[in-house]
Amino acid sequence: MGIVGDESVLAERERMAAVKINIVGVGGCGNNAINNLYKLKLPAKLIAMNTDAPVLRRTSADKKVLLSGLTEIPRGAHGVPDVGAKAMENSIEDALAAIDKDVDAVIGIAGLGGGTGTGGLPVLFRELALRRKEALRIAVVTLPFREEGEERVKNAQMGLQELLECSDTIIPNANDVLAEKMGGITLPYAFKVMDRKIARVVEALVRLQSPEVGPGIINVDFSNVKRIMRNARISFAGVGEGRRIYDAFNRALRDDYAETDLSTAHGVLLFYEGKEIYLDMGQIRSTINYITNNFGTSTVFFGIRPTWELAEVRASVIACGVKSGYVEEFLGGGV
Ligand SMILES: Nc1nc2c(ncn2[C@@H]2O[C@H](COP(=O)(O)OP(=O)(O)OP(=O)(O)O)[C@@H](O)[C@H]2O)c(=O)[nH]1
Ligand SMILES: [Mg+2]
Repeated sequence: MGIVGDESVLAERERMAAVKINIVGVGGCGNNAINNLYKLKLPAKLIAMNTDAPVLRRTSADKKVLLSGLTEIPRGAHGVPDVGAKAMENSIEDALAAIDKDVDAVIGIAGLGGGTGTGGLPVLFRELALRRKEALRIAVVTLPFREEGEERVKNAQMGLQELLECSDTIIPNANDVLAEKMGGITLPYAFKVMDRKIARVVEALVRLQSPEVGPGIINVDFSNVKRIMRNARISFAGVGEGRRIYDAFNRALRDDYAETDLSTAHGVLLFYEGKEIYLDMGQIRSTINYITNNFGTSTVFFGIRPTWELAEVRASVIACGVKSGYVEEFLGGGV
């Protein structure tokens, strides 16, 4: 059955074919991430959820949900995950109403360690597992600095454990690993670096599947993304830039804040963006070979997006089903 060149019909078909991604930032760190992503004008719905009304008010998002019903003054969950969880439970209908009914993937972002994100995101994901069964649930989280204190570390351990049980996959980023890598940096600066990392990873996840049309664009089919991300437990996501494909690829592999072991990966998504003249197929092929030789998987899906927006080549590597030394120690070890 052909479609006779009716633009509105074609536009409607394009919308139907598009992968629908919703990005939900819960709590202060999550809202901050939504704010940063808003500037990128990605083809994804941005939803901010918080118990903290002033922070939520200052966040730019397509949709905002105030998690409430606990205290008279909505100013956060005071670092108590149970309070964050309760607030999400109280507001769950509003939260679900904000998320598209036919959503394909929900990316949840939270800084683990506090009350709202740590308690709230698992409650939301559990509900999504029941009521938006088809949707992929991806959590992008940070783990607190040990220096933030025992309480926060304990909260984060609990939150991470819960998220492991209700997410398809988690992309963890430990502030400790970041501090160790960068050495002698201030807390606000570390948060900034982490903010950038979160935005880059989420951007890659969206662009990789976005239905942008243009010459030379190769998207990774969402059914493949779904297949390798379902029940992948932990995934590594790294983004790197450089003059050549090789430089960008190597930097992406080093963009690791979870001490990941890639040899157990069961599927890899590889994505290159940059000026067309830099997207060298020979080099791209060698990086794919590098993965199949070193990652213990032959399942590599790759996409490219020629764009004049970037000065250098940007590589995004997402390896699903990996081991994270940091996470294991973090969950297994005491405080
Ligand atoms: N990268 C980054 N991390 C942050 C930021 N703010 C907080 N964090 C981290 O995220 C953890 C949780 O903090 P918040 O997101 O502020 O906590 P919350 O979810 O709002 O919880 P409550 O305020 O207790 O209700 C902290 O322990 C920090 O490690 C931020 O702006 N950027
Ligand atoms: Mg807060």
